[in-house]
Amino acid sequence: MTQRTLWGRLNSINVQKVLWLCEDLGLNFERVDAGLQFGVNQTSDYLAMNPNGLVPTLKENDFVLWESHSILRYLAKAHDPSATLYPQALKDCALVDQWLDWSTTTAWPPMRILFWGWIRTAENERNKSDLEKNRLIMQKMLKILDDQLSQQAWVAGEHFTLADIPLALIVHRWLLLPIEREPLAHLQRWFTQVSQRPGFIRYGSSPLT
Ligand SMILES: N[C@@H](CCC(=O)N[C@@H](CS)C(=O)NCC(=O)O)C(=O)O
Repeated sequence: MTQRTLWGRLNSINVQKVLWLCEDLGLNFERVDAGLQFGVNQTSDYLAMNPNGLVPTLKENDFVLWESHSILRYLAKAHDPSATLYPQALKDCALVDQWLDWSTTTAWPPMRILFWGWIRTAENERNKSDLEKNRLIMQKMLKILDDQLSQQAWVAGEHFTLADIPLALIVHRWLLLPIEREPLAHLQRWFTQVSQRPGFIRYGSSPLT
């Protein structure tokens, strides 16, 4: 029987990606709180598994893996019998990778600044002009996603895939911030759909902390 352990606190976006996928796939696991107030991620035992000292880290029997998107790909390849979450066909798979990479390199950096500024920074310490600059960048990024979603049901095609997971968690954060947002109808339609996934309901829908 597979012994599966996931290290990471529940309010981390990168941990939530993996928790969501485990829930959608019906995978059992033990979770160990790690990161921020829980510590653990700077202990020598943890650093021996993940030298970055970041969460999440996954261990399946004696196999250790870090980087949330690598974990998503691994779990989908290993445990999704339908092979729809991370398709095998070359171009379908490349499109999922494109949006996974885009979420990390392009959508998350401005969203991370907004999230930390609004949620984890005291009001009198907020850099208002930086927050406004990144709100405008984020609005532009989400328009790209909205255009994509005007052409197809899900981020990477006609099915829910791994690519929807990080982007839904980013959009969830965007929608909960006390900021001005221009309406994006296709994004909103998709978010209503994606937020019905069991993994989002259980692990992604909590208030921002
Ligand atoms: N590229 C990494 C980034 C991991 C990362 O930055 N994790 C954050 C939480 S979202 C972290 O460990 N922060 C330090 C902490 O929680 O103590 C991944 O996708 O797994």
